[in-house]
Amino acid sequence: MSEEIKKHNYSADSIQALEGMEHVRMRPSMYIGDVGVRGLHHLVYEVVDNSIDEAMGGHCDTINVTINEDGSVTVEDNGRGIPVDMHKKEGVSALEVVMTKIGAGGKFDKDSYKVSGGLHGVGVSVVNALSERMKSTVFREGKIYEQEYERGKAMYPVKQIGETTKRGTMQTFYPDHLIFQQTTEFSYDTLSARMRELSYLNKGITITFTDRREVDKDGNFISETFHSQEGLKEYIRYLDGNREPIISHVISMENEKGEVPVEVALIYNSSYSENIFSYVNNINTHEGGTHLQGFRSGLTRSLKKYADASGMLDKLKFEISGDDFREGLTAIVSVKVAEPQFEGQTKTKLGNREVVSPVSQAVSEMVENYLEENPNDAKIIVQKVILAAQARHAAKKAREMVQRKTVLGGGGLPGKLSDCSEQDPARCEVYLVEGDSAGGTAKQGRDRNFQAILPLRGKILNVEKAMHHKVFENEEIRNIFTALGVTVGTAEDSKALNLEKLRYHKVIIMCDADVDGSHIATLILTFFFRFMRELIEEGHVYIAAPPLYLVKKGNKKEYAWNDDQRDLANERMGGSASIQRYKGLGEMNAEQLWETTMDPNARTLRQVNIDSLAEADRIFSMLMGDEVPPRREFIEKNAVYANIDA
Ligand code: 0RA
Repeated sequence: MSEEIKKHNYSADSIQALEGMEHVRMRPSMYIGDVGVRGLHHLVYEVVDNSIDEAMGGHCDTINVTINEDGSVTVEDNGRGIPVDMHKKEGVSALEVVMTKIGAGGKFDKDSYKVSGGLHGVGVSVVNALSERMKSTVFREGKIYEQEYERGKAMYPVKQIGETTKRGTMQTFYPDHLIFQQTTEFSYDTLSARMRELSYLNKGITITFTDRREVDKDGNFISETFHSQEGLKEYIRYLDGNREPIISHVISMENEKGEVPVEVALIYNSSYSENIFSYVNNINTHEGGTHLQGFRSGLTRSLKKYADASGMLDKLKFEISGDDFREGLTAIVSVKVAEPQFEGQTKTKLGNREVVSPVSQAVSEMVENYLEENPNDAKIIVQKVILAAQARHAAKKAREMVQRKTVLGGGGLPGKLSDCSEQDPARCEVYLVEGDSAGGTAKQGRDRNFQAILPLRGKILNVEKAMHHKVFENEEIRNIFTALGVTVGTAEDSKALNLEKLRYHKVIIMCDADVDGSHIATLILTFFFRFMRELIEEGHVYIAAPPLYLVKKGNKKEYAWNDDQRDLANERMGGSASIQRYKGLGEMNAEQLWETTMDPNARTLRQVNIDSLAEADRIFSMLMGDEVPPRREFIEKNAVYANIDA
């Protein structure tokens, strides 16, 4: 090839690269999902993923993730360092190619064990394109190299800036506020939960997460180190720490060698809920898919085989369903798939058919071995399954009663509901209000055109501790189902929710701004999380934020939601304002409640979403379970819901 043509090719490629980076900035959601809080945090996951890949290839064991004083994030590993030598085709260093070319990430290293995921695996160049500034530092072969970028463009060719005995890669980035217009502020809890999860999913790696934006009372930065020797087995113990196990060991297996690497761990506890978390290439597959299907069939097959052979089912008068094998089950399934096909609404459902059978086989083999070696536990599990089947029959009857009473069934709306006049669900909202008295105030204060009120009597049932038929028999819970117009349960899947007839697109929980209020809000959220999860996942659930104080002087008045706001309002009024602390919604009159908490132009609603299913599950089991001390501590430390939303 002549020099001329080579040059031509090179520039054509670099134009393409430029276009690629510009495309990322033009259509960021195509690469990172969204440009809100989720997309922002995705940037960190993307950079960390590369270090995890380096670790899984056996080249490093330590990853440090730091939120810096200035809000930027640094990810450092002790791997081989991204190569900096000249990339023949591109005419620039390999580092520059990785950082500035879309889709270049890691591909030139054939040895690296790289499985690119759905949302992740887009490459660190996407992070670079979406960062105001970024800096890569590489410690490699005794030298330190550096390169900086602005909005994805290299500022200068890679340069050597010193010598070192260290090895590794360090990258710092500043998310671009032009892209992330909502916020560029990272959440400690969100990142911490993800780093913990990653450490369980990739055992042996040490991940240290530090937040340098604030110091604790001793003047130290907040920092956590995550390291798991046993992986999923340990993860199960962490997740189920607030539940009571009914068998003596966590059942687990890993099969690294097969064409589909599979890791599984499970335990049975005394609760009635089923908690299965599934991952593909470290990504939580909320919507499940073929690996989950494989898990379920393997579990059912092996348990059924054992139960049949044991004779324990002989006197049973009805069929056992798949669900019955999973009551009180907590399980994690993690697979690595080279070319995952993601389907479903949120692209978190694995579609690869070839995954079903390896997972199913691995699971049934694991369970069969365990049952054989632990006959006492085997009996306990089968007894639990039989109880679940009996309870399901009872629940079915209770549920049919709810169903008959839903709007569609002609049973009418609950008497306590004050409905709105608007018919279009997209414009309607319903306030679930703690207590009849606050319900009355809300009813007076609301805009009856589009706001409905459903008062709930004190504490609603703790679904975390109740058997399913108790849940469906509970009056408050039936009222919620009926008011929302939501039905539950089909022949194949007793927990399937039907949101088609949802009567309000905003479901707003309004409780007192105190410990009791947040406890009640948490009870309601727990119910939604266990029985109407899609309602949360589709963004219909909100928490209202009533003010804590009314600051008044003469004809001036201001509301305050925290002590700082209260003090500032007081200052603005010259310092001697009268301050009323609202002890509950009941102390507000209708006008005040409207002005602060219900008027769409003035109120603050916090949309509830689930960052990490696993973490949400653990928190709910802790808050609502039997172990009182951790719950007290948590509620005292947090405003409860502050930690479950956002
Ligand atoms: C490809 C080749 C080599 C290292 C890496 C990728 C690498 C990438 C990242 C991203 C974050 N940390 C990383 N660490 C390493 C080196 C191949 C060799 O040295 O032979």
